[in-house]
Amino acid sequence: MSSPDFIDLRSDTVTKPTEEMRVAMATAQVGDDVYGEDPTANRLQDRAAEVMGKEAALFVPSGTMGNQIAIRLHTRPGQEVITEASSHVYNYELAAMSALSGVMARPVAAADGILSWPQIESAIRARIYYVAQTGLIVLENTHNMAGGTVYTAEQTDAICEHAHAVGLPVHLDGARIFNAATSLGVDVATLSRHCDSVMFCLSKGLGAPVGSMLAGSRDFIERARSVRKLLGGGMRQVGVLAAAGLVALEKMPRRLEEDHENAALLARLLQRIPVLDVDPGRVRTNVVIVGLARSGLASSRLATMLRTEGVLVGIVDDLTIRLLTHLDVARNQIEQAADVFRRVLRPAV
Ligand code: TLP
Repeated sequence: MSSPDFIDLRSDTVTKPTEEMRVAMATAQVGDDVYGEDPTANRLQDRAAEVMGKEAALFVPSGTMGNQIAIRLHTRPGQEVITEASSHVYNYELAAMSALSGVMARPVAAADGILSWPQIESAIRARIYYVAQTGLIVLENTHNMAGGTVYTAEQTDAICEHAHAVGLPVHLDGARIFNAATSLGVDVATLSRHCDSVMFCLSKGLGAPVGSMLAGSRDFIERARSVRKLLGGGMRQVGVLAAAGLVALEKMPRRLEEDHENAALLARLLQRIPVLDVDPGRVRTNVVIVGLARSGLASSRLATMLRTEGVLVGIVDDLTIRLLTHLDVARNQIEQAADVFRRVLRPAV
């Protein structure tokens, strides 16, 4: 079976560029971005800053690089970074913060992945000379592995206000912040208004083939440019990628609601299969987390069985899988995927 025939629910990173993106890429005006001379990259950066309500923004090759540049700039070696226990920066970026910035994660588990100030406050280190000092707080909105859960603007504001009062910066891993904004009916600038920096991905729900944006103050982004170069992320005629990013930024947020409806539908259909643990009430955006404890099947086994029938799913752990809806999965394919689950699990039901 060739890959286009699969219903690929592993991630929203798997989308292919749209026709409009491909045309924009083919016709993009370009220049050498290491000299700051790529007009399309500059346009994307200006526009991203405007949309995010920050002074400046930088195009980076990946969300990981955007997060890691921010961590490096906000901290000093020997410090700790408070982050939610199932966050991306802690679990899925190797130990990049220790390798690249010499800092250690201080993970704090929170229900639905959503931290509150009292939880963060209790993890802040005492000001004692032999204790690692807290240098940064990283929030994730939407929270990926908690099931696409959402921080409201008020929740983020409260954390920022308290953090700033004790001299701590806040970085927002907003890889899917447009999904959060869609779910809440607010704009992305509101959701990150008091964060010192925010990273968001063009290459996830927004459908671009490559790239993320890091936004913050002008001074922060100027320093981010040199850390990007340090990490080997200084790109040249990058306008070919930025052109797709501009289409993603301008056109794609408005269709995310469709992905959210599809995720809710998928959760409702899977809930009807008695051996699966899925709660449609918890699906706020485009992520569906499914527990398999009662199915008698390990995640890898179920994933293999589903693959044979043309459905691809992501594995979170031995008894949990993750399904994401996106641009390249239509509503009828959601129904087909649920049918495949039913068929594959029939002997266990
Ligand atoms: N997430 C990927 C995997 O790495 C898990 C996915 O399929 O969801 N922050 C968050 C919240 C993310 O979900 C991701 C990617 C990143 C950062 C990193 O982005 P990239 O993959 O561009 O480095």
